Amino acid sequence: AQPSLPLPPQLYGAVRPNSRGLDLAVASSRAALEEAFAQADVPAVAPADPAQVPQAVQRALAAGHAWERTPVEHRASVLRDAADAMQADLPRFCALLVKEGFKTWGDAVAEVREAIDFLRFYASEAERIMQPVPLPGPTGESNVLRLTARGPWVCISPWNFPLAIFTGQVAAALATGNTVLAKPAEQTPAVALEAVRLLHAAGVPADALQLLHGPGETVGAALVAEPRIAGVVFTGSTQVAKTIQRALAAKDGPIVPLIAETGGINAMLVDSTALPEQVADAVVQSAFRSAGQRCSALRLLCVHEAVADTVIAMIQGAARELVAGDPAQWRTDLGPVIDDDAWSNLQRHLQRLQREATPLLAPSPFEPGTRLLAPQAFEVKSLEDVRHEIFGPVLHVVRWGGDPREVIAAINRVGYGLTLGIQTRIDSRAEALAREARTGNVYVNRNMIGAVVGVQPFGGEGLSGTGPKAGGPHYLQRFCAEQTLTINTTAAGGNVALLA
Ligand code: UN1
Repeated sequence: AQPSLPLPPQLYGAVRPNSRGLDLAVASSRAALEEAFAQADVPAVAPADPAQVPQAVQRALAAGHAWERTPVEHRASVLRDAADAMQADLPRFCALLVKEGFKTWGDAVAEVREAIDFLRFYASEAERIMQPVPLPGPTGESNVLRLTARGPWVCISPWNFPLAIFTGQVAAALATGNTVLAKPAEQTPAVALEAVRLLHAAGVPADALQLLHGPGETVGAALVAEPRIAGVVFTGSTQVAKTIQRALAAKDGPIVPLIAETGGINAMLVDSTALPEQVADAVVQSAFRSAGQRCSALRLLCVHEAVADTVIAMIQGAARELVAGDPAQWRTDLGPVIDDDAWSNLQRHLQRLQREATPLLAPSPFEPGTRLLAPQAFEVKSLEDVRHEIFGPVLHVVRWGGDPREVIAAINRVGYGLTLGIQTRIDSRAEALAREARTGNVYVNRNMIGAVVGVQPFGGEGLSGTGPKAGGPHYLQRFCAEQTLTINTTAAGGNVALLA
């Protein structure tokens, strides 16, 4: 049974956890987490040599033969064993996420739980979709459609969910009988290494899951350029997704799929009927939780002029309560941004906003070396002023009046399409606006982050990615090849004997 200890009230500061956050956080006690943190050690991880890539692919191809032929039920049970092992080791994985990835405890617990969810969900999904499907056909013929593995997949995962997205990509490829060459983000290699150790111990053959650390420009590029890989699954920036797509197209060899989940300039539309308290709560969670370092995070709040002053005042009040600090401290709501590059990008963006927009919150002191930023909000004149995805706790606010469909049309024109929030008390309006939006995940009258595996399959279109949605019922198909098998069943005994 799960230990059911109460959620420390400080865990999310002023931010009320959503139902999953609450459920997840009780899964582990504070003492166990603290003890794991005291013991956790983040090992240094050596980068791979890009010259090793062809041998790694060779080994994956050799291992793939047997892995592909294991019954799907066996592969699923290996993934379920890995899920159980990760659950048993939850405090240690959380501690690594806090130490290496600067996650807060609340985010770390939610992330480990998400990784476990991915393992279990894809295990069941593989069992569901990999059964041969009998198809109708003329009399005297049997037709079957089946999914098969494609071969070695390159999995390139980001630092912002270094366990959940890493594990999700790898589990999807493995469940479907593929092999994996994983290249995790350079900022977070240790947590990926621990996940791979756990999967190997659960029964994934060593050569069916190989880890190649290192920079995208060298190791990632060598993997993508290798002619024998079967596909690439990538989460990261739009720009890098396009670089991968070009590299795949440019090389000799087969046409292989790219599954990309990229960025967003995610908006929330608030109409004049919305509940201001609910809006403020949703905005604070969506824009500032995880220090805004989620591709799902809210960047652009489009608030109706009739309620704008009230809503802004409430957001200001709530945002001031949030504490930016050491992520290992329980009262911290926002940890540091991931690295110096992220820090200087944010600084440049904020300097531009200070010249061109109206600040709504006190400027955060830029203390060198801390990479800590308190929540920031600026009012901009037009939503067209926000052109680039910015990864940090920075909210842009724009007022609107008139027809909300025009606001949605303007959001669509930006070209990203990941998450969208709608706040209204007119149900029919929420439905109609969601239908107009070219956005993968639409959230009505709630926050717009923390998509739950199997509940809110996650991913977008346009500049935000290729689909299909991770954690959804159509995801695993993209990792597979399809084969039909048509057999003439009218032929005489000779053929039957041949088939038997
Ligand atoms: C990402 O930030 O790269 O819904 C994607 C959420 C997360 C987003 C993950 N599943 O907030």
